[in-house]
Amino acid sequence: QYIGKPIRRIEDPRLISGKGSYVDDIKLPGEMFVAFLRSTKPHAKIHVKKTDNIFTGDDINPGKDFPIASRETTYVGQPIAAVIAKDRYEAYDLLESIEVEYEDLPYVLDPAEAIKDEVKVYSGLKSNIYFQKTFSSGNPEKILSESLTLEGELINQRVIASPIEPRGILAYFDGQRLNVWASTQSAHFMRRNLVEFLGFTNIRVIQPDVGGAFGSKIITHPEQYAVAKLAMKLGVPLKWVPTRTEEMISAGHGRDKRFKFKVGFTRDGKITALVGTIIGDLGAPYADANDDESGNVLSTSRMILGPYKIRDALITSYAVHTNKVPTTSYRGAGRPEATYFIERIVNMIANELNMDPIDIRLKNVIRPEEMPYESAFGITYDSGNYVEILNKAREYYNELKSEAGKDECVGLAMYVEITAFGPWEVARVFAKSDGKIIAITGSGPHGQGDATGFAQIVAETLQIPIENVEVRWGDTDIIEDGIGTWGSRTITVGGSAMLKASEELKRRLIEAAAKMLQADVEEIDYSEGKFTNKKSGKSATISEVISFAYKNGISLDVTYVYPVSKPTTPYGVHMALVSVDKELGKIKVKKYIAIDDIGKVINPLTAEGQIHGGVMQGIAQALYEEAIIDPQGNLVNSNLDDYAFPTAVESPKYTWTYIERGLSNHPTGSKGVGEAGAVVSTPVIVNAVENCLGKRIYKIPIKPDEL
Ligand code: MCN
Ligand code: MO
Repeated sequence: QYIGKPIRRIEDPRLISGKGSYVDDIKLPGEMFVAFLRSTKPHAKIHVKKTDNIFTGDDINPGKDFPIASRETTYVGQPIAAVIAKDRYEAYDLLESIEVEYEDLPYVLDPAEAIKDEVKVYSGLKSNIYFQKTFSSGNPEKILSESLTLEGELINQRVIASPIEPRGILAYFDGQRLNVWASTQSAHFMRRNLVEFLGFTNIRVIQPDVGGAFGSKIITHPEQYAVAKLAMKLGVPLKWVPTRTEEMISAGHGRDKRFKFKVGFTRDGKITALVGTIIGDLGAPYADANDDESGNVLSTSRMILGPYKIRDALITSYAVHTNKVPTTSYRGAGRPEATYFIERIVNMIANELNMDPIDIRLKNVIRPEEMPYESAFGITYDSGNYVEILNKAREYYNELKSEAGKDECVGLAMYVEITAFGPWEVARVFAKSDGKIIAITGSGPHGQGDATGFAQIVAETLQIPIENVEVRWGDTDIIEDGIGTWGSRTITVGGSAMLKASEELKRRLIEAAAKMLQADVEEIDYSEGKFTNKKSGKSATISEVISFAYKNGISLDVTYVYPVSKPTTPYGVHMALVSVDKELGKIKVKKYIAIDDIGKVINPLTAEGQIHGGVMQGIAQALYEEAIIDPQGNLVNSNLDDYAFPTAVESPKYTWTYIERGLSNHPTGSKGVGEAGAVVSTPVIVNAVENCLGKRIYKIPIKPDEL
């Protein structure tokens, strides 16, 4: 009825008509504006001169350098003091009155240098190395010595998520309760963080409309902790909304991983072994960010074998601190880096052997009869048919090849990724006495269209018109708890909770109907909003049953906690037709074709939108975007003029196709799609350009001089 249909987003009418309400749109009487002074040095002892209206780390985190540096700063852009004024203009003016003494300390920006521990990023650290881990299987060194080999170092550069709306927060302590409105990916997660930081539990967090996040609003940022703390201290509503440049220099950056590798293969294209070192740059110490990003380094390491049967592998992984802004999750969070590395390597091998990109992948992929498959690094690939999707891709690939003119090439890449992380999600579904069904999620959608998916799931389970379902989220007061929206988990984990809660509500409605129609539960027939007593033929509508339930003290308010232990693994094959103009140094992506298996597709319209957006971000990483940091640790391109964002002009013509071969074990049968496009599109484009140039590419974004 609804699931699987391209239902238009129920979120959109208010958003596209300018009626959304973001943090900066919310105004409280008497609100004051907070601005932060930021470090201009990558590493220094600092002394901030305190006056009445200047708040330092000593006010916010006495004796510590986090979240606000009080003694020692570790990256350019780190907040070191705050001021409060009646509006943002006065606040920024006030910043200029702050006196800071810096005493320079040695710093290190390159993670490969930082590993040597010759210069400490922060004097409180024992080592710059956050972790070093080894992933090992089989006997790769021996196999390498018996194979053809190829080696190199691939760099997946640092980029900046840059959602349209920057992080922002409004906080007001009313004497009893701290009320917070924040641009975040999870109201509940932020609440738990604030409770821990403030040592105070009466906190309500509201996530209003959010103008995108792409991973950068998972963690609670230093400024958000500081504003919450100052709001508690001062008892006036405090608002902080950074400028674009502040956002770019101080919100978490993404990716920044490199892989030095040696791969073994046979003459007929079988990959025999993979050995290498991954270095992930965590940037400066900040526990919230480092916890998040170090998980992504692990993700890259464990997913680096891709959809291929590589049993002999040895990967040493480092998560390393440098004197740069901390990295955090950015769309795909570790899986794009893994996919980039392995898919670039497969392309190099294919070119070395002069092999077709589909043939070489067919030679190495996990067979359908081997599913579920446990990779050499212990990741379970739950379901799917990698052979079938490659065979399907061949039709499209051949078509693109035949279209390719002079100086045009086709690139292809495949991916398998992990989505739908736990540990749980909560859904609450209840009936209002007027018959309306309210569905609340503990997750925190912020652009993905999940509310539409939830409405589809609830309407389908209860067999009612979708217009009868209202979906709400983003308020810690309206549901018992929640995790959030990241890791392409929302429709699968949150949706499964929603489905189970709806089933339970349906069961309770049938129970109420049985009482109302004087029947046993088994004698009640339910279909399309109508309950019928099969014996007597008497019937009642769902509204009548709801009304009866209220009058008879039967609760129709269901909360369901859905636990998850293992992620589920979507996969796909993407390809692009790219033209390379060596003379002008210009690359244009002309056509892009995506084929994905994301299990059961709840809404092909929103899913397709997610692929398109993700693909565009991945194309941008291949061709345009890069956080350029100068030798003094400053972000050089810290505005939207200098930082090369893609626009609709750069967007190719797209086609999206899906197959539903590999369902997940979740009640929804779905797998995640929110990041898949970003996971695979970067190597698609780089492979295409590499095929045109006939020489290997190691660095991205690909710049004109590379051509
Ligand atoms: N969907 C579907 N069938 C499936 C899987 C998903 O119809 N089998 C639909 C869902 O109903 C939903 C959308 O696809 O409309 C994405 O669902 P899902 O894959 O569950 O991903 P999440 O909602 O958890 O989204 C998170 C993901 C992440 S991690 C980042 S980063 C990212 C992304 O979403 N950030 C975004 N997409 C974004 N899109 C926007 N507009 N803004 C962001 O900040
Ligand atoms: Mo994400």
